[in-house]
Formats: sequence, C-alpha cells, structure tokens
Amino acid sequence: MSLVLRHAPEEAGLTLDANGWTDFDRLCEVLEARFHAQKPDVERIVAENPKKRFVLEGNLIRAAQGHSVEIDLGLSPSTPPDTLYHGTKADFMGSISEQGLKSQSRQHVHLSKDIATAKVVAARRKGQDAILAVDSGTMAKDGILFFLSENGVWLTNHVPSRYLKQLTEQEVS
Ligand code: HQG
Repeated sequence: MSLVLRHAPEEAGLTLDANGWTDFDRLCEVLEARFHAQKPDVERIVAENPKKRFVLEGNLIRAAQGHSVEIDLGLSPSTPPDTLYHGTKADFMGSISEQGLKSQSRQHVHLSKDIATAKVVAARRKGQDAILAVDSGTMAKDGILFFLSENGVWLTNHVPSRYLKQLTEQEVS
C-alpha cells in the first residue's frame, strides 16, 4: 500500500488525484486480486497501522506522508516545537554537513518531535546511527515553513546545516 499510495500508483493501475487521493474500492480490488485481502482486512490495516500511514475518508484513501510522486497534501503551515529530530547514518554526515538535510527522493524532509522516533528511523538502515537535533524554532523565526502530517510527522523542504546539531551518545540515550 505504501508503494502504491506514495511512489508508484501505476504499479496497481491506479492514479492519484492532485492531493494524493485514490478510489478505495478500486485499491481493494487490486489487493484482493494480488494478496487475496478482503475489504475488511484493508480497513483493519488502515485503522491499526501503528504509524497511521493511511487516511481513509469515505471512498477515498491516501498516504498521510512519505510521497515521492508530486502531490499536494494541502497542509497549512504549522508552528513547530523549538526542537525536532532526524535519524540518519554517520556515513551521511559529511554530505549533510555540507548540504543540510535534503528531501532526496521524497517530497519533504521528515522530522519527529522525539528522539525515540528518530532512533527507530535511523535503525532501519545499516551502519552507525546519527541522531540530529534540528533548531526548528529558529528556522520558523527565519521564515522556513513546517507542515504537520495527518499522522504526526513534521515536514519541511530543506534543513540548512546551520540549524543542525548531531547529538552525542549520552544525549541520545
Ligand atoms: C538522508 C519512514 C546525504 C536522510 C520514517 C535519510 C520517516 C542525506 C535519507 C520516513 C542528505 C533519505 C522517511 C544529504 C538527507 N546527504 N544524505 N544532504 N539529506 N539525507 O527514506 O527520513 O516507515 O527519504 O538522512 O518514519 O530516512 O516509511 O527519509 O537517511 O518518516 O512510514 O537521506 O520513512 O516512514 O531517506 O525516512 P528517506 P527518512 P515509513
């Protein structure tokens, strides 16, 4: 579902509208044909997904965030907490120090309000973790926009390196 709703709707013969929504019944037909999942199974996945990745409204469904396809989530800018966090890998830090945090293949840089979530994101990749504190309060004062996704992920377009600080192991634990 993440593949189809965030990255490659064409893989399931679906299209997303300008705001990322697609027809839920149609998605269920595809999932039934491919995985023998019945509509109640899909509804349960949407409801019980621990990160609330999917939003179901009537017969429309979309991913709450994480898209690489160009869609407009239609979120209004929100004032972030003073500090947000990003989990990454030590190997990337040379490049991040030079270029800041870039959105790479996705539409936004993803930030979390707590260190624990950043640690989980970092742990998905091989290598030594690096947990970054983002001075989001100063960024917002400097006019950089933040958006809060429907499932609580903070989104922004780019974090210049002057707003980043790598946390020490003591600060992380
Ligand atoms: C890194 C999961 C070198 C960045 C999570 C990250 C998240 C740079 C990778 C969501 C860089 C991009 C997104 C630079 C950024 N030089 N590396 N200048 N700037 N990077 O997957 O944040 O489980 O696009 O640190 O919870 O890892 O899928 O972003 O390592 O919210 O729902 O480039 O994915 O959500 O990777 O993860 P990603 P992410 P889901």
